Parts: sequence; C-alpha cells; structure tokens
Amino acid sequence: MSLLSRKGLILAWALLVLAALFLGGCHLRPMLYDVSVAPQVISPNADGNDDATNIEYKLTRNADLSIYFVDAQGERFYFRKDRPRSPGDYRVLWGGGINQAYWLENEFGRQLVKSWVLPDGLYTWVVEATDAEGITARAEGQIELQAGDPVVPELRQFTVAVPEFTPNQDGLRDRTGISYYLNKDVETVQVYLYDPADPGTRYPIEEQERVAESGKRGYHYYDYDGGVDRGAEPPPDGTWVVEAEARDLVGHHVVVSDTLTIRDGGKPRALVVNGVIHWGDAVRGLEGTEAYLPLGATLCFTTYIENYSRVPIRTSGPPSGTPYRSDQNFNTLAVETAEDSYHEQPGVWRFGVNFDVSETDFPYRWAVGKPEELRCEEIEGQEQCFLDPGERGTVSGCIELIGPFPRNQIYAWGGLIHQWVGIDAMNNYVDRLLINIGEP
Ligand SMILES: [Ca+2]
Ligand SMILES: [Ca+2]
Repeated sequence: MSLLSRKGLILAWALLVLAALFLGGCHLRPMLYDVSVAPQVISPNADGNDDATNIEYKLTRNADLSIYFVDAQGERFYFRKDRPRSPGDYRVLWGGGINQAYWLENEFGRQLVKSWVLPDGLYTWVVEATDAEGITARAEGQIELQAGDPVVPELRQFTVAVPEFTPNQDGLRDRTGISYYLNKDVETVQVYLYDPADPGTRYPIEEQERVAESGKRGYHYYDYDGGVDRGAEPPPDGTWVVEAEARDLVGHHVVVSDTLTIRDGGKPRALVVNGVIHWGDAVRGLEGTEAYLPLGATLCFTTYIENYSRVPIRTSGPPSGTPYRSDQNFNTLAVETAEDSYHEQPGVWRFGVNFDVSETDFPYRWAVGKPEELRCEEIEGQEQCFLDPGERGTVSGCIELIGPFPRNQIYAWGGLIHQWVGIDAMNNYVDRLLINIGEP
C-alpha cells in the first residue's frame, strides 16, 4: 500500500470518527452527571442548623430516577423511587425523610406512617437513573445523620364519638366528635371526611381549641355537626372515611382513619302555609284582623305546617286539638298531665300562640300535625314523632280567655318555633290578631 493511500485511509477514518461524534453529540455526556450531595453531615431535628442536605444532579435524557440510602446492613430506604424525569438540572433538599409507608401498630391504635426520618447513622446515598432502554447510571457517596428527631407523631386513640349521626338539628344525634391524643408538637394536623369513591374531595372538620392548642402535644377534640348550625348542608348521607393527618417539621407524615355514617342529614326547613292562621271562637271563624271576645270566651284556630326540607322535622305534644286556659302554658300542662315530653326539648318544632301580654314566650304550643299526619318511632327508648319531608301537618287548638289581663286590648299571633334553634322571621308574628276583651 502506498504512502498516499495510507494517509487517505487515516484521513477518511478521522472524518468518520468526527462525523460519528457530531451526530451522536447528545451521547457525548453520560446520562447522569454532576451529582453532588452537600453537606455530608446533617442533623434532621428542625432546629435550623444543618437540617437538610442539597442533592443535585443533571440528566441528559429521559429517565426514571431514584434516590435512596443504604444502611450498614445493606437495606435500602427510598426518598424517590422510579420518578420519570426529563433532561435538565435538578436540585432537591433532603432532610432525612423517607417516603416508604409502613403501619405503626401499638396499644394506642393503628396508623399509617407515610413519611419518616432515618435514624442517626452512616449511610451510602445513591442517585440512580434508568432510561427507556434499561440502561442504568448511578452515583453514590456517604452521608451521616446525627442528632435527628426520631419521634414519630402519633394520633393516639383516634376516636369517632358517635359513628352514625343525623345532622339535622332535631336534637337527636345531631353531633359527633373526633378526638385523639397527640404525642408531640407538630406543624399541622388536618381532619376531614372523604368519600372512598372520590378521595380527592375533602370536607374539612375544624377543631375547637379546648385543652391543647391546635398541633400541640395533648388531647384534641373536634365537635362536628356537619356544618348545619352555620346554615350549611352537611355532606350527603352515606358512610365516609374520617381521616386525620399530622406533619411535623422534621418530615414525619402520619395518617389515621375511621368511618363515619351520616343519615337524615340536612338543614330542616318548615313554614306556616301561606302565613295564614284561621282564627275563630269556639263556634265560628273570625273575619279580619280584629275580634271581640268576652272574658271567658275561647279563642280557637287552625293552621297548616309544611316541611319543605329534605329531612324529617321532629315535633312533640301537646297534640293538635289540646285546649289551654290562658293561665296555663306547656310547662304547667306537662306537670298536670305528667307528660315530660311537653316541656321544651331542643330541636323540636312546635306551633305556638303568643299574646303580647304573655309572661313566657309562646306559652301555648302544639305538635306540628295531627297524630295521623306524623310518623312516630321509638328512638333510644323514647317515642319520637316527625313530620316527614314534603308533608303537611294540621294544627288546631283553643285558648280559654280566663284573664285577668292587664288591659282589654291584646294582640295574639302565631309562630313556628324550632326550639333552642330559633324562629325564622317568616315564621314569627304570623297573622296577628287584635282581641278586644269585652263586648263591642
Ligand atoms: Ca439540625
Ligand atoms: Ca338528628
């Protein structure tokens, strides 16, 4: 072979190599490079000093990336596992946290520890990238953890006080409570409900600060009425997961859960139909807004109540039709008849008549329907009666005007009372009537 052709061959070879290098430029650098972990000693205890280290790395092509730590026994602990990454420069702070969930079970219950902090010791850190062809690149080094905070926050004895409740302001199982004992101060605790079929939609439950401040070590209690007392509709009826999660500054994240069933939940709403009371005396109806009744006469009425909400409304006696004397009230009637249920019970709806000269508010009260219009059932040993959603009840009654009255013109009106909750403006001062006691 001549010298010339030899030279030509070398030149051709050199050009080929250059072309290959140019075309394959992206493979010039390795897939994973410039990996660093600094500082190499950290103390994960949230005291602000060396709590975390900087992990940096660069990728030249798409890869699944893992960051893990290997202890002296060879066990791996993952901070990141097979996370898809595109080419670029990456930097992440690591404070000793491991995202490998485990169940913590002890005498205080069972909770899921989602993230936790590696115990003190010497570890090998590994940053590992695997591309689509299965080629793996890795870098490793040493890191030491000292004076870490190893205490896992625990939501101990996580309890739902009333596992099935009916948030509808009827005075029966309207509230439940969620409680736990927190064994250390944490940054946040959140408590919420979610539907297992839709875990993304959460209904938060607010804490009432009692003994311990929110997030502080100690006993915590969350009173829960489904939001009804604020006028909100509670979450729909059904069985919910009630979950609490705590996170501390060190990097622990724990979750505990139970179930809570909501039944007959909703804001109760009822009204006096058309805002009308059919006033009369013992014999016939009255016309207009003024009446003349002699002392000793009887004022009578009929009216209708409608439940226009989606929950039953609870009521109690005296039954529709029960007569009163003007010097009686529902409490004296309760004593006379030994009917405890005639006393004012929270959450019960009754129709009442008030006089402007009455010494107690709405002294004359009746159930919001005739017995046959109500649905009654025994609940916790007591008979309870309800006007169901969409139903109408008839209320009638009479009051014998015994006197003495402080003057001979008195006003009477009706009201639909939701005891211990309130009277809607539209349900008060219904169909006011001026009564002239004596002859016209
Ligand atoms: Ca520290
Ligand atoms: Ca209830």
